[in-house]
Amino acid sequence: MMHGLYLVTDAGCAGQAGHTLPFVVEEACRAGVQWVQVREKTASTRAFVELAAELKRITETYGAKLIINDRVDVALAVDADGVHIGQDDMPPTMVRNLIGPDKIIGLSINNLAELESAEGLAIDYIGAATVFPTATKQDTSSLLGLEGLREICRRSRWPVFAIGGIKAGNLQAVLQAGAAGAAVVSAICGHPSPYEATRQLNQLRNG
Ligand code: TZP
Ligand code: MG
Repeated sequence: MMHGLYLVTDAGCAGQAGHTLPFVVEEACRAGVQWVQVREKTASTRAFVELAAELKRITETYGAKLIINDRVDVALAVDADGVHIGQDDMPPTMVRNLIGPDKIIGLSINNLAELESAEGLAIDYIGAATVFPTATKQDTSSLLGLEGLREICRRSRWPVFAIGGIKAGNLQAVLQAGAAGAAVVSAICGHPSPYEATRQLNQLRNG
């Protein structure tokens, strides 16, 4: 099941909408989100593992996958389904050695060169960033647009999850470009109703 709707958490974004992350994740799971990535850039390790453990109980209940951003130790500590790493994180081969053959590894790539340098790695999916302009992440490199995404999907031997500025209005175009799935932050975390937002995105995906 390497496809579907993929929620990436952002506590700040959720907080601005008046939500806690456990609330957002439970609502999104209730509405059928398939993937949840815990992404914490400033939390202490203690806070990170406690949040991850709490979200694991929720995703497990609903049958969604739980992926941990950057931190192999946190993923192991809570027995998450996998780890998502970027170009500056622990190299994928080392991650694989630590987490074993059965866990999921996702790798972010920002361009074709990074996709090519992933050739031969024991990863399971690609995160293709950044498709559209987004206010959620500051340090995004150049935008892929739909054309750049299409080229990455064509050349990737792994399923591609697109990320960056994806919302109801452009989800279908992203999937038509060849993405196996779409990853969103603000479209769910920042929505007044994470449940309704997820339901709408899921309907578009299936429609
Ligand atoms: N990586 C590339 S863009 C991005 C991440 C984590 C944030 C995407 O957020 P949004 O709100 O879905 O545009
Ligand atoms: Mg990272």
